[in-house]
Amino acid sequence: MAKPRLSSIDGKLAEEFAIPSHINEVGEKMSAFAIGHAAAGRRVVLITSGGTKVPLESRTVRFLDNFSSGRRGASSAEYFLDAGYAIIFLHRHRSLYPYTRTFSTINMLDALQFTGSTGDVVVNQQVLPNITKVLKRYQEVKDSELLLPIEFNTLSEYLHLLKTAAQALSTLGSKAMFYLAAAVSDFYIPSSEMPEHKIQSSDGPLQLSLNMVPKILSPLVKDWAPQAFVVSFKLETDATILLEKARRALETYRHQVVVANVLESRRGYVVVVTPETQAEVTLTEEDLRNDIEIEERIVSTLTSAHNKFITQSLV
Ligand code: 9Z3
Repeated sequence: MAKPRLSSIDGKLAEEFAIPSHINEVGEKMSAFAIGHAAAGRRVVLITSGGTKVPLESRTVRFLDNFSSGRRGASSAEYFLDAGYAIIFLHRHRSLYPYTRTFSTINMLDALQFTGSTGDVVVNQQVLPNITKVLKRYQEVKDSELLLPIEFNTLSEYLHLLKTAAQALSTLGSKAMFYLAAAVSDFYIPSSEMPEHKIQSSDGPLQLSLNMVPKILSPLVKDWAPQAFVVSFKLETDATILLEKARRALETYRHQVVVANVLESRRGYVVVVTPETQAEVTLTEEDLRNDIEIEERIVSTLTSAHNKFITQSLV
């Protein structure tokens, strides 16, 4: 088998981004997960979710953050599970999580109450109206070991864990999907230039100089998981440049799909862009009244496209 090329991005990753201490352990878990599900004939999707944190000091007091609640990744995970996929859920620590996301705004103590004279504690169904349905599905998924949660905080952790996950999933060939919904920083301070201690305000106004983060999609598509179905997300706040940016990403990285969205309208409107097609996915007022989530439609569009991709890659 041909040896994978060591791209310059691999070198940069190793030199300028601190390697998480648990990377080998996590890599083994991800490989075992991928092998097990591949043997069962299942497809596996790696979902990234939440925003990355870029520290300004190595003993970090201050950091830059990318905005993402993690809802896109967490709700999509539920729909991928319904479609029969196993999932590696690479998410920002404490961002929204599949199933529990439904109750993220509820104070746990408000949802519990004492019953009768026994002092037993029961769930208040009025505070948690769908708890039985959600709990049932959560436990099914847990018992069948279909969801492998992996956490990141910093950009460095995210990049190394993504690479490790991609290598673990390479055994699945075209049956692996990457669904890159995490909001990833474009800028960082290399480890070698980062002050160790808290930056002192007594030193006066702070001037920051940030390097460009290497474009990780490039080695992902070319070297780490070259047979996989790769979906990236393009986020803009200026709608007029969105589609052009999405198309440029497809031309540059030569992956399969870009889901393009604008920050304010992301819950009700996205465009699924491929090299040949462009499909708008929109929720109507009625959909919103019926609690339909746009992720259900996005995932359905992508699982169909993945089916075709697998069939084509077999001929
Ligand atoms: C997205 O565009 C996601 O859809 C959101 C989801 C982060 C907007 P929430 O988590 O929001 O439901 O609150 N993710 C990708 C963002 C990103 O960083 N994309 C890069 C870019 O646009 C390319 S990988 O340049």
